[in-house]
Amino acid sequence: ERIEKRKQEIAPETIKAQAEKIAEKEKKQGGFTFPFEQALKKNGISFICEVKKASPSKGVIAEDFPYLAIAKEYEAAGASALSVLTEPYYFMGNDTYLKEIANQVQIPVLRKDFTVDEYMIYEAKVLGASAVLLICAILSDEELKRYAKIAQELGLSALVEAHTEEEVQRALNSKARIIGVNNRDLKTFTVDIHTSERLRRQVPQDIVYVSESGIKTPEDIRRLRENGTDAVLIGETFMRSEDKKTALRW
Ligand code: IGP
Repeated sequence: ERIEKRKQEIAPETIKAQAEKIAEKEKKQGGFTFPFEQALKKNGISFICEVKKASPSKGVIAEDFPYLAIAKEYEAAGASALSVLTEPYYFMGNDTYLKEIANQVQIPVLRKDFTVDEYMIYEAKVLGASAVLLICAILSDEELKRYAKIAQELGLSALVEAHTEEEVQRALNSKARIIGVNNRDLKTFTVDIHTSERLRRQVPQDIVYVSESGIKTPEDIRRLRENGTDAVLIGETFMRSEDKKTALRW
């Protein structure tokens, strides 16, 4: 419903044309580089730090939310990439946050929203994102493939999110290059980082493997690193951390 309303407000055709224009320009200037994927492929475990004001499971996390300062702090502390929530109702996100942040940091930014329509991918491009999120649990196989293709053609990476063995299989079938296993069950909000440890061996080495949600301690990172995790996506723990520099050395 929100999507249909949005589409009436924003003229999706214009957004699509703008996105394609940006992509064309990039192609002419030497081609797509897929910076999000590249950033996560660097040696050692990569940190994707999430700029998030609130969540449905935790409510408001940051009363005071200087999103630009937070983003810059993460970058200075050595984050490989950022994740910015743009979903307004459950996460109090905003497209403007993403646009301003992407404009002012050098590292690639993931648009963290529930992609449920093509126009959202074009919109992500126009806002300056380098990647979009495709969640297996809410998309059909046909949608996964179609959205991944659109992203690819725009030079955007897709982080394909799974939570079960079956969803990892579907992500693999969609030819995902980056698979994120969410440790949080989106239906019950229960978190168990063992989920991403357990599903690791289902994913071939040449695909970027991301562990998402509920990561809290240096011990968690150590376990995930030893298990062959390429990147971790951390929101709440780092949002609450006063000293992001130290946290990012975990
Ligand atoms: C971050 P956490 O527990 O570190 O704050 O989680 C991130 O994984 C989480 O925000 C998330 C998410 C999502 C949010 C994972 N998948 C899908 C919105 C939509």
